[in-house]
Amino acid sequence: MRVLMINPNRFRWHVAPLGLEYVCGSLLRENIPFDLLDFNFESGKNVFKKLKTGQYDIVGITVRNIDTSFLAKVEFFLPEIKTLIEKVKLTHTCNVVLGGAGFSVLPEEILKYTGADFGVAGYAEEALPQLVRAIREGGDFSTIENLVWRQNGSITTNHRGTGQYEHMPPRSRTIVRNRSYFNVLGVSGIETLRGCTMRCGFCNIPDIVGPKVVTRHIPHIIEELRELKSLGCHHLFFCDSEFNIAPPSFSMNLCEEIIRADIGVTWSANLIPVRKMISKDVLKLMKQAGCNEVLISADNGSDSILASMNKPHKAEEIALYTDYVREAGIKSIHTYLFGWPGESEKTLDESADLIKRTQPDQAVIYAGIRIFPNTRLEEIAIQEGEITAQTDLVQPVYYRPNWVLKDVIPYIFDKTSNIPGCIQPTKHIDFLNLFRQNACLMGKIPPGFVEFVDYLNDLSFKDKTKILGHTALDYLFPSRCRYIPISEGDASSI
Ligand code: B12
Repeated sequence: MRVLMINPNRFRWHVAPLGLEYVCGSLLRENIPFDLLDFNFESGKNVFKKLKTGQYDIVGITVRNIDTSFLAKVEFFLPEIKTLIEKVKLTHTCNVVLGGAGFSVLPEEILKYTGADFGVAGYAEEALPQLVRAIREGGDFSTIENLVWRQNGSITTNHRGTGQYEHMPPRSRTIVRNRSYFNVLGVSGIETLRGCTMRCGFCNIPDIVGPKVVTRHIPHIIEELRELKSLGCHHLFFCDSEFNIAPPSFSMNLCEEIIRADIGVTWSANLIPVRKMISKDVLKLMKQAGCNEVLISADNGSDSILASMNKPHKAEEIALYTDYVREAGIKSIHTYLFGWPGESEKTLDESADLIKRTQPDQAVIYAGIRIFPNTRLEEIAIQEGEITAQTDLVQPVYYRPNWVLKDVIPYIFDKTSNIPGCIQPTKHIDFLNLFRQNACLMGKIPPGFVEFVDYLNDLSFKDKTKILGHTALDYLFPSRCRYIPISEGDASSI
């Protein structure tokens, strides 16, 4: 039985396919051989050549993102996945299996949309090997937890377990090309825990990762960090819903062990700014253990919006956190999400004031909120008649997009344009802001540079590319994300 696992995610800035690597690790542990095809390292021609000659029985595809979830630059990735599946089916008699963080958000709908045969909703280390065996041996699909499949003409999902695994085994990190991701493309990650205890009004992730936090065995994390370091990765992203939803004793023990092991990697992590979920001591240890940057999930600076979003924190806790993080010597990045129901000039002013007052190293401003199923936002949008219960949420649907584009974005951009460190990722990237940030981070600004950037800032996009070239632009401005359509030109080689 030949298995092929594919990562088609070329969205920039690139992230190494962590979920795919973990799930491939479980195939290895179960002695199920597979080939791996990462579209970031193959020319279009090779992809289809391999598919044509491979004779695979099972093709697994990781669906990391459905879309950008970013109103100012909406890109919908599933049509590419659908095309890929059609090509695979043209050349093979095989079963196509989907999985991944994006797939898990709307598993049945995505299976239907793409025409895949099977899917695993959520963590898949147990389900995928079971599925391969069931396909190979003609076994029973109905007992495989989290499996989404076609039965008698309709799509069903088996019993949803969390798949969090209290006793997760150690993981190998040599399956995907982490070194190349680190050196050339983007960033690699590691997981320290599973689950999410929150229920934010715009997110259905707790349904997928489970509402209970399960932390990993610390020696396994240390081993994995060592392996990644030996592969040449010096900076990693801790890919947990939030690093500090774990009990503080776990975070402290983990940091102490990283310090003791003297691994020498730096890392970034997501933090939720809830007063009782962080202490100065933990932050100090995080810094000593290599954490040099945290993304604080601020989401909004207005208490009334935060409450309506069902966030567990208030604006003052964001301020307190930013101070703590600064004191610990860690760089703070606030992430905001504007355009929640009830957002107004008053609430946007509150957020702009908070950013001004707290002075994070960066504040990333997203405006326009993607509607996901089983969320408070979906409920509100239905009540307000924006969508109906039948609206197809596989397509990127945003809450009141016209209002956000016309009123919210111009207002908040105007209010924050002079605040240092504010990043307003729109279609029209603010070159000056980003250039300065990149240059400031390196601590060296050559004479005349700022003037040069001012000059660039006023040029048309075409002229900027003429001067800088596409590649330089991609590296300097990671938010200039571009998804390379896999079907473009490639299909002819089949
Ligand atoms: C950490 C994180 C990030 C980090 C990633 C850092 C890194 N080095 O990887 C950063 C901040 C950079 C980031 C960026 C983005 N992110 Co993000 N991110 C996450 C987060 C919190 C965790 C993802 C993760 O790594 N989990 C741990 C791994 C082990 O789990 P997993 O990927 O789900 O894999 C398991 C299963 O899915 C399954 N599986 C995986 N592959 C396959 C394949 C097969 C065949 C099978 C059967 C199973 C399977 O098995 C794995 C092991 O059990 C999730 C939310 C969440 N809690 O899931 C959002 C999330 C994945 N991100 C999301 C988005 C939208 C983005 C961005 C597009 C945002 C933007 N506009 O820039 C970018 C995309 C970056 C890129 N190039 O792809 C969305 C994706 C859904 C969607 N709307 O499309 C999520 C779900 C958040 C959300 N609620 O909207 N993200």
